[in-house]
Amino acid sequence: YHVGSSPPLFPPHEDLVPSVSSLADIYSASELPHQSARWAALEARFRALYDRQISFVTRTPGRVNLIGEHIDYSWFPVLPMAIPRDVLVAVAIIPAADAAADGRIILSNVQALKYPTRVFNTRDFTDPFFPIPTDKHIDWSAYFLAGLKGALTFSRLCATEATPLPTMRILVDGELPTCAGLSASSAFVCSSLLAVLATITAPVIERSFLVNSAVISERALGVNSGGMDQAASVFAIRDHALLVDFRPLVSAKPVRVLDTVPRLCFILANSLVSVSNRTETGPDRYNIRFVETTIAAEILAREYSVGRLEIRDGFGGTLRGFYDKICERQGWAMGDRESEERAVKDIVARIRKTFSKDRYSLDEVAEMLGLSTEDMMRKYTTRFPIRATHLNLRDRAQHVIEESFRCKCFSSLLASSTTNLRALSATESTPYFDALGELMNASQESCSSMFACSCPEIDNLCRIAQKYGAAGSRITGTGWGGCIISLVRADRVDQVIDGLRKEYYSVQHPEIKDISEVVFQITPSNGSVLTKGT
Ligand code: NG1
Ligand code: MG
Repeated sequence: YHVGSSPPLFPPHEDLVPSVSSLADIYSASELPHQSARWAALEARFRALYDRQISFVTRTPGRVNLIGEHIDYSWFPVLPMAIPRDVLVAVAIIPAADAAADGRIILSNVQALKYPTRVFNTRDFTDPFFPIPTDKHIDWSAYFLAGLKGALTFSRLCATEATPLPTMRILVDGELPTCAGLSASSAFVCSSLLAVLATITAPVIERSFLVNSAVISERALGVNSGGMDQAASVFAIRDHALLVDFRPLVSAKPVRVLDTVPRLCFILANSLVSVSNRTETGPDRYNIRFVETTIAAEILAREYSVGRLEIRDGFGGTLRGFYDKICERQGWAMGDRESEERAVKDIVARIRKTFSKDRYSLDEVAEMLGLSTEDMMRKYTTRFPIRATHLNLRDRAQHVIEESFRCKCFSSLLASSTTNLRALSATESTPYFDALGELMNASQESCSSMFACSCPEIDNLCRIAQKYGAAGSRITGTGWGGCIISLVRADRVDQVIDGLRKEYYSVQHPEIKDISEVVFQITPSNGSVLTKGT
């Protein structure tokens, strides 16, 4: 198979956030009964709460990442897909002439006890650079505010004295477990951003505009966001994974996933190790990885005199930049598996030669960069402070390069399923499942040992899923907890779920009554939408 044989770029004519009028445009037939009831409840609740009709609803799904972990912020393509569970933001706009126009934005959540109502004044947002409190216990409303801030900033329309934001009533209904690595936070920020954009501008919004603004909006919360989550949630198309690339611009190639015999299924299992219970270290660890991979790229570029790397967000070069420059200099024609594999081997060898050990003190790192320690810290750790005494440049960089190759192989294999596999018998398709599974397992191994973003519970879940017949299993999302995603043939789904129940949940979490809340099959869902105004 060829690494380059993936489908065309996301068709430009579909690059607008769809304005839908029916739930069938959003959800698949099997999801409709549950979703219809949920949307009806949301409407009823809205009316009871605010004595108003909803003007429109924005909807953004969560996502899983199939493969390509922690490489988006190095600008390498990743392969996520949206899942049916989502965040809804229902909005009523109250025009200035209405007696109820009190200049307030009331933000409520259907889970009112967990997420208490917050009230803001539209005047609080006269300056789009208003501060968002992001202490240790970040309030749920901060995600809404991040979206609102992004909308004000990127629509270039701030709520001045002359044109204030309108009075708004908002009700949020999120179905995504939080802190599980399913991107609940990005989905909420995207839905909020879309809701405010739709309020203050025309409801014709480009998906790529939404993605880019959402990435930057989320940075207001102190996360140096990679961009995968927002792209996955916004560009998604039912029954497809997305090969998301970041250069030259953010784009997505839909890759159809459901056409094998037996059907190829994905099962999600929540380790119930909360990604954010580790917040003390959580975002910090993410930011450390960001710094490690950036610095590794800059040192490699110096070492191999490839010239200056393109700068990501005014911060530093990327490993993708280094990779492309080396390939260009060597005159390697890329695009097929053999050439890519050769390039990967060559670059990994260069990495291991440049970084002879796995831990460097900050002083040593500064010396390799040709900077004073002080200048290095100022350059790389001011915007997103980290707490670290040592950095691991070697293993982090190697993971990124090898993982990017696995992601390319996986997506072209997946893309070939539509054309090649329908004709195969169940036995004949075994090597195909095995090949995909092996790539996922290798990814997990690398996340665990090289990138150190797994944890014992996740490693254990993956082992159990494989024991009971999953072709491959790996962590999905940031890591250090959260969920695993397994690739399973349709005829083995029940046995894998049962194995996880017996060997993980009954042992670690006997309190769980309904296992379907923590282990479930997922199908790729549609991306962000806006409902037509009523
Ligand atoms: P999650 O699991 O949503 O926190 C994070 C980043 C992604 C990506 C993955 C690791 C944000 C909002 N998300 O995902 O961009 O880097 O980790 O692959 O920063
Ligand atoms: Mg997140």
